[in-house]
Amino acid sequence: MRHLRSVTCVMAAAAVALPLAAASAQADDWSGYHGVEKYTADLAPVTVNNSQASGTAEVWLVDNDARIKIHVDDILADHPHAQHIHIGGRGECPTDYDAGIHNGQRALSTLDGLDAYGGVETSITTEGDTSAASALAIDRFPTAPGGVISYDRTFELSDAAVEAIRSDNAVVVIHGIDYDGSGTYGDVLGPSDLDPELPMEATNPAACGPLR
Ligand SMILES: [Cu+2]
Repeated sequence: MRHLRSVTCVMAAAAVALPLAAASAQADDWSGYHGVEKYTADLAPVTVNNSQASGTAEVWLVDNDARIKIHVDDILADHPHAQHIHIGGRGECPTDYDAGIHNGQRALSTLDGLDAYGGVETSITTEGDTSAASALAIDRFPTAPGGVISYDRTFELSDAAVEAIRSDNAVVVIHGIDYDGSGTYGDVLGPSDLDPELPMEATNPAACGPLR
């Protein structure tokens, strides 16, 4: 409250500033809204990809309006990380047994995990389109400064995404790994099975969690 008051003092239009501040404070978790549904995904590292990235995805849902907050630690810093809601699979994260051999290395590509988590329905971008068409819009995904993703955006989900979330069939996947510890997306695993113009390290899953 001390912060709010000082902000209000600075602003000449105090009468305008106060309701705005109050609204954003309430929006912190959306839990005060009537009819809100809350879903959480514990994001676990995809260890077969030599990833230690882990964290949490939280989704507050009011009809099709979703506030999505994601926090991930220990992910490759300063590189774009595609993040999606996948649907239409088993509603699960893949296991090490789903991994394939890529450029002679055992790793889990995005397609290796398809039976478990399904295809991309929602691209959790930082701005603009959030459909599957933006699945690899690498200039509109978080870049994890310091190895941390801290994401918070409110946008409209498709009917299919909402239905999948409600029926325990939606999985949050954070992509982009550093398999060989080189500090960048390199060629150790060969080209991506999603886009041969990208290295596979840029698109393989780093962390995954089903929304419940
Ligand atoms: Cu994905």
